Amino acid sequence: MKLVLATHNKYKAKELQTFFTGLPFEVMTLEDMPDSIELREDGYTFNDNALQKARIVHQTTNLTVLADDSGLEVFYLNGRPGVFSARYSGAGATDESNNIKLLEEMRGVPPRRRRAQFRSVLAIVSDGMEKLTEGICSGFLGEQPRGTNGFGYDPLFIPDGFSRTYAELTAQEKNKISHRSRSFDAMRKMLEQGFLNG
Ligand code: ITT
Repeated sequence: MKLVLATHNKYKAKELQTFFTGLPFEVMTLEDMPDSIELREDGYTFNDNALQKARIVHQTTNLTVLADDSGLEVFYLNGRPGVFSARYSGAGATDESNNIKLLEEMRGVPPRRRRAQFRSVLAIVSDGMEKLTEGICSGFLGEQPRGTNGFGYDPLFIPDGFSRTYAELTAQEKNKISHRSRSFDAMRKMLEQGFLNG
């Protein structure tokens, strides 16, 4: 069965493609689609945004679609950047400018108050069916960026049980424990139970 990943983020697409290994899907990305598709995400929750992205691509392609909406929630900042993680530092935000802004906001905050978690909501939309799953990875924020793997806030986030940041883990290590892999584990269970067959 064909399945489209509704993301313009190539790092996310790569992680998700890896998770589909061994499952009976022909996984496609938006780059495989004939026309460019704009992903609107103007909701205030991860659920709303993930569904919105998956629905847009399903309406355009008529194929089964998986979308991810995710972000970093910092407890000291009452959950920010949260759903606004991608554009935290404003229009034209880059991973680097977002990391700089976050570090500035957290300057001087002691380690015990630097708890944070990544959250991923996955939405799958097929003909007449919609499902959501969620995964969380808890940890804390470092004081400076470390590591070059991955994307986004990876250089700042140290998952529980590790002394390295997400960006210092290999892709395999990150994919074993990440918020997105945990969300996908729940999605895989649903797919294996035949959710798409009704
Ligand atoms: P699409 O909407 O096209 O999927 P996006 O990057 O805009 O791509 P989101 O709106 O879901 O996706 O924003 C997620 C942001 O949260 C992402 O840009 C990063 O800043 C951060 N983020 C999410 N997962 C992450 C991860 O695994 N590592 C580092 N940062 C992550």
